[in-house]
Amino acid sequence: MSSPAAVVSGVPMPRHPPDFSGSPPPPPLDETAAVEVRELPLGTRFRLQGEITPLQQAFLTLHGFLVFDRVASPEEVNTALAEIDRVEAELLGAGRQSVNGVPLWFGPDPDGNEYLYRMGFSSQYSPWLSQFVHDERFEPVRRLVGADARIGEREKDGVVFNRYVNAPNSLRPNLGWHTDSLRDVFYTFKVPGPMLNVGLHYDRVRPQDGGLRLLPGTHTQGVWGTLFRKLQFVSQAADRHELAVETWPGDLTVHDGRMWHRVDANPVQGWGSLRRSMYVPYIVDAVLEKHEASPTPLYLRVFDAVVRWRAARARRRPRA
Ligand SMILES: O=C(O)CCC(=O)C(=O)O
Ligand SMILES: [Fe+2]
Repeated sequence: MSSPAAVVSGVPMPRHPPDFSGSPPPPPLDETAAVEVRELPLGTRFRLQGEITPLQQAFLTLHGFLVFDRVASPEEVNTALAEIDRVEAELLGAGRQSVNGVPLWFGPDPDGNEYLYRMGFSSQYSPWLSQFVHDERFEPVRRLVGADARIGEREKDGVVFNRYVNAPNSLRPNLGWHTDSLRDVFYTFKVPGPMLNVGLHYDRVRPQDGGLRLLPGTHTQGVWGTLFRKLQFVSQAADRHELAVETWPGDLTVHDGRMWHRVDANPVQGWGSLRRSMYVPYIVDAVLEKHEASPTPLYLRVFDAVVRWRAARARRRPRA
């Protein structure tokens, strides 16, 4: 593996997937026409407006998720991605291993250089990102989570930035089945209740490219199902009921934290498989800010161990 300096020096590298800007998505649903929620296909794309509409609310209640058409502009997508590249170089240069007790997942990229696969508290390192997540357009999403919901930039894992890339030595080309409620159980010591996760998607991901897979409707299962339906973060096999969430850069998704989901690997190897997502923590629980001396939460110790174990296993037995 080359030294971090090779990355910091700014050597131009094609660290991006193919350019799909020539294939825009179908237009989002026209909600001015009367439609019945049960008639809408699971792949429905909504338009984020000043308020969450009753139809959007009904879709979320029924299926457990929503996809909003390109809420971030192409310029914002590019700026956010450039900010993460900059922050990655800064963290590598400083030899950082964690932020506020949340491990930084560095691992080899397709060229063998150190690459940041997951970071918490990303907006703490980027004033631009911090300002962006507070933009007025996200207000309806915040109110959907709760009238008093706030963006916990310094709470839980903060604004989480994820990157997935498939390569022989990848730290993570994918993410096993899990419910985000499990994390909340560790953080709040409470039985999982309704909780919404808000994600921004930075890449064009077609079903055949892997990406986010959801089990629609599993947000209404009991606590036992939320915790134990599959082996959290270990089970990876496709489920015949799973839905592939197709995304265009700038899309925003909302999913119920009790719903089972995973990230499927892109079968392509190399930079063409790169997928990036960012999750914004809208929090209604009591304020509990993290700081540099915060310990690594137990759930992250387990999560970390599973991801590293799977990466090591894949190196011994290469993934298909
Ligand atoms: O990358 C994604 O879209 C999903 C990430 C995820 O489910 C998680 O980090 O909990
Ligand atoms: Fe998740």
